[in-house]
Amino acid sequence: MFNPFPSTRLPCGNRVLVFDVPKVMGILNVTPDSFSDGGRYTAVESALRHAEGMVAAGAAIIDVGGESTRPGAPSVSEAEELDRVIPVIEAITRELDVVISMDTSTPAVMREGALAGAGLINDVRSLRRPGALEAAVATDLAVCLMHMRGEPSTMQQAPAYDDVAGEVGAFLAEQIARCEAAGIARERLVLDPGYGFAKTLAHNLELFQRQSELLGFGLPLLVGVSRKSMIGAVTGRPVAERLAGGLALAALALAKGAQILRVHDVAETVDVVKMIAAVEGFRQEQN
Ligand code: YH5
Repeated sequence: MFNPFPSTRLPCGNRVLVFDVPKVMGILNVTPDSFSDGGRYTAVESALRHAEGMVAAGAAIIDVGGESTRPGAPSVSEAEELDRVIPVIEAITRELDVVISMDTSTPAVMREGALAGAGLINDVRSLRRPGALEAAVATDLAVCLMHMRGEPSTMQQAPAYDDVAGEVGAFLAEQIARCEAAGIARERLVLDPGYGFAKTLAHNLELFQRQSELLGFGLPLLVGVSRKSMIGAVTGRPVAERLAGGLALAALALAKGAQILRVHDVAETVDVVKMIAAVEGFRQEQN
């Protein structure tokens, strides 16, 4: 049920993701608040250990991010983002067998990250910063296009839509066309509704209900809801206690056709994927 296009393949630079079963993307934050205070070497080592644990738990993709998109988070210079992210991408490329995604809107990070071995550009701004589209074109990486309105710092100030699912779909259609016109093959694209980005709880819930409408593009869908405030708003739980709510949404996202789940809790989410794949893939033996 979750896999209407059994041969869907996503070229990611030197690697290919095959969505015979949905894939789990593990979140690796390399922002300073996630750094130990032991300096760069320790920071890279601890990021690598975290990535290693997620790969061992079944992550097919590691999403490396050096810029916090939390409202109120300090902005990061290009030099600082490069300094945080590139050594981690190099270390993962050297040590692990996994697709590396870069959670970045910065053209220089896209270019340097591609050279360092990354396979996917995950830009919450959908390549709308000056130079980002050109940087993505210059690589042969996959690109995740995510819906957001405005900037992370201000996006939660009274977001309003007449028809949230329709408007997200129209936005993504426009970004797909823009990428194709610039020379990014459609086969390289992944779509993301952008849960929590410029959306109220009601917007997130309606969008989730109608997520299947986004399958019409024929492109893989990435869903990122892990620990987000929509789970907190419904369950009343703080960030540290949102795992069960997140797993419920993970199962539902798969049932609604998602191919990639972006999560903090890889091992638990991989079990959700395995159980659903077992049921959906089961065929009674003929005798
Ligand atoms: C996403 O959805 N999200 S960063 C607030 C939280 C917990 C988590 C209050 N990058 C996405 O993960 N990239 C982020 O608790 C993303 N899709 C894609 N493609 C925000 C985040 C988070 C925010």
